[in-house]
Amino acid sequence: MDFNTLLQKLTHALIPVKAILEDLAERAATALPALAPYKGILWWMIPATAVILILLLLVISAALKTPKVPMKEGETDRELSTPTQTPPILTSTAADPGVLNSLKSGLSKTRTALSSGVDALFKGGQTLDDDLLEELEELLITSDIGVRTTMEIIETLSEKASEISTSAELKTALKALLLERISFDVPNKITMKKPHVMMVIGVNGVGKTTTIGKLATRFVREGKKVIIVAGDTFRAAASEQLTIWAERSGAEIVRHKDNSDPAAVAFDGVQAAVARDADIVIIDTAGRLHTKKNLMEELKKIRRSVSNIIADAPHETLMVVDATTGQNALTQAQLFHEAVGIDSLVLTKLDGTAKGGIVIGITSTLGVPLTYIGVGEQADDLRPFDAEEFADALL
Ligand SMILES: Nc1nc2c(ncn2[C@@H]2O[C@H](COP(=O)(O)OP(=O)(O)O)[C@@H](O)[C@H]2O)c(=O)[nH]1
Ligand SMILES: [Mg+2]
Repeated sequence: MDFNTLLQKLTHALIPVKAILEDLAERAATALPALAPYKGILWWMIPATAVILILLLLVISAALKTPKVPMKEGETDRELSTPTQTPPILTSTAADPGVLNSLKSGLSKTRTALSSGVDALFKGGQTLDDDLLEELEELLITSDIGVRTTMEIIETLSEKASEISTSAELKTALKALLLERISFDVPNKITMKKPHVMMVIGVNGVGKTTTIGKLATRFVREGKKVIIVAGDTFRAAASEQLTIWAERSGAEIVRHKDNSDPAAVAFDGVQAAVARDADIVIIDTAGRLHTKKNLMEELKKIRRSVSNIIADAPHETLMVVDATTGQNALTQAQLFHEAVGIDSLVLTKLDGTAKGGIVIGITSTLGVPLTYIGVGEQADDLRPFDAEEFADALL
């Protein structure tokens, strides 16, 4: 069938339709005299308007079909933010051969003090005599290794003095002695629960919030679902800071209004973790209170509050201490340990101090495992503490 025949057949079939449309146009023109001059074209304007209306309806229905963010189980109308889809900025470093180098650069101040200090001792090519041992003793003490530990090390070295005649030999001997002390076997009693509830404590400014951000980054990367809880409600900027870390790491955050009860936020956080089937909950806390309330009492109250949801929670109380405060770090850790009990330690700002020897002092004194060390402000600057890696980075 050629095109002309087809057109003829179609026109023929449409004659009744055209007749109906013309009839409708006639009626419309009669009802509305204003339309009378357009009677000739009115009949085809009716189907044209219908087509436009159908197209308009299709566009509207497509716009309404835009996907919505589903409401999560257990979500309330409090200030709960949804997890952000922002991927972690940094890539995993687990198998990165540059890890030791970056640890060395983080610890460069301590490394310079210790390693170059030992090199300087042997400049004149002398033997390991009493004068030299005395200088070494001073070097170790200024590196915050602690008086007792230093004395023990010097004594052992003086017994081996005849075997040591170069700085390389001294470094090897010193490294072995340091390693012996930091490998001090502290049983790590922490077993992971689901959700594993961690409470992070420590005085203001030591790096609690930053450490939580770094930990969240690490756990999210491992594929864990992480909820962080803004329990430092006393400082206005604290929740904001934590929210930024949540966005960067891909963790969820539970926060209340400023100045609200930290125990209540912690309660909500753990409850949300149970409802959302999270793997890890990390609770931030204040380091100092602006009210007359006692910090230790407030921390105990947070503990009681979360244990109302999970009887043995918090499963891990992690204390953060600032390495740049030297012996003060040790004193703080002891105070918190006596008052609330700590299960693990994180030593931060090891990049900012030449006194990295505090690691040795803390590990050998406190009897609590040092789990991580902070060597910078970025998400990746947190390393699981590995005694051998640490000793390698120092000497
Ligand atoms: N250089 C360095 N700075 C750090 C480290 N950890 C934290 N900080 C900085 O220390 C300051 C206080 O940290 P913050 O997490 O707010 O301490 P918080 O008061 O205990 O929560 C911030 O400027 C952090 O960037 C670290 O390992 N190295
Ligand atoms: Mg903080």
